[in-house]
Amino acid sequence: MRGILQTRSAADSKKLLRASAQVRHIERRLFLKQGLSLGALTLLTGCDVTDTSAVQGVLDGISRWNDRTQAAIFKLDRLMPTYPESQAVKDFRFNAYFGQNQIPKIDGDSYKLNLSGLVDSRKPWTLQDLYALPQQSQVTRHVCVEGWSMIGKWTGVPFRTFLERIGADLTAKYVGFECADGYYPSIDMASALHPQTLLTFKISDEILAPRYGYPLKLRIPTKLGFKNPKWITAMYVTNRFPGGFWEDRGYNWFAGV
Ligand SMILES: Nc1nc2c(c(=O)[nH]1)N[C@H]1C(S)=C(S)[C@@H](COP(=O)(O)O)O[C@H]1N2
Ligand SMILES: [Mo]
Repeated sequence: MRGILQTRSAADSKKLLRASAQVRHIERRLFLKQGLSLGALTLLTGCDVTDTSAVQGVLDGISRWNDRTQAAIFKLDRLMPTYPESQAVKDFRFNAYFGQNQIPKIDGDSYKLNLSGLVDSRKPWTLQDLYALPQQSQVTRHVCVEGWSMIGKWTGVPFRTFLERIGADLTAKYVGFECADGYYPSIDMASALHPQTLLTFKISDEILAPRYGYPLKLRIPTKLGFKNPKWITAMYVTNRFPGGFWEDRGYNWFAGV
């Protein structure tokens, strides 16, 4: 059973910022790999580095161990700090793995959210269906691994409510996402069920502009920005580790507190 909710201290925000520095560090280490001498890399990984898959296996192993310990250590039901509305930035910063000229334009009228995996009902959801769910707002800090953070106000349905509605297996390990731009992050179930994890339709009280992920963005304040998918077109519940766009390129998978 989940414990009584406590508000996280400002220290938890710092932890998330630190997590972002750690991910940058892992990324640097992976890039460095190419520049290290074979001898140094052999020492580092303890395996024959001419065997690329063995090296990758060790690096993956380290990362997966980090995922498990992080999930076990952090108290996943504690709340991240929230802020007064006056602190929410209206003209929020845009980020994606591509530029503003390639933003997916989704037609809301024909939009469908597709479901698969360990769920009772795979019926696709229209925007109308989604908007009918109970909604709440939240003012939280978004932390991007690229070294910036910003407070914003998002509005949507608690992700737990949605998962319950579709009869998701809440004991499964992962929830994976597919986005209109080919992005595909995944999160652990405990973080999916966190009370501040929202499936959002709005930012700054307005329907998400295309650049912010129209029509659907997952807002998950306990995790770094890259774990917050925009332009979501499909999601699935699974026990098989799904990886992710940046995660498969060396970013730490858990990436949160
Ligand atoms: N589909 C999709 N979602 C995405 C990304 C992306 O490239 N594609 N980038 C992530 C990153 S790194 C960040 S920081 C945030 C940026 O969200 P914003 O543009 O609303 O600030 O979106 C996240 N979600
Ligand atoms: Mo980011």
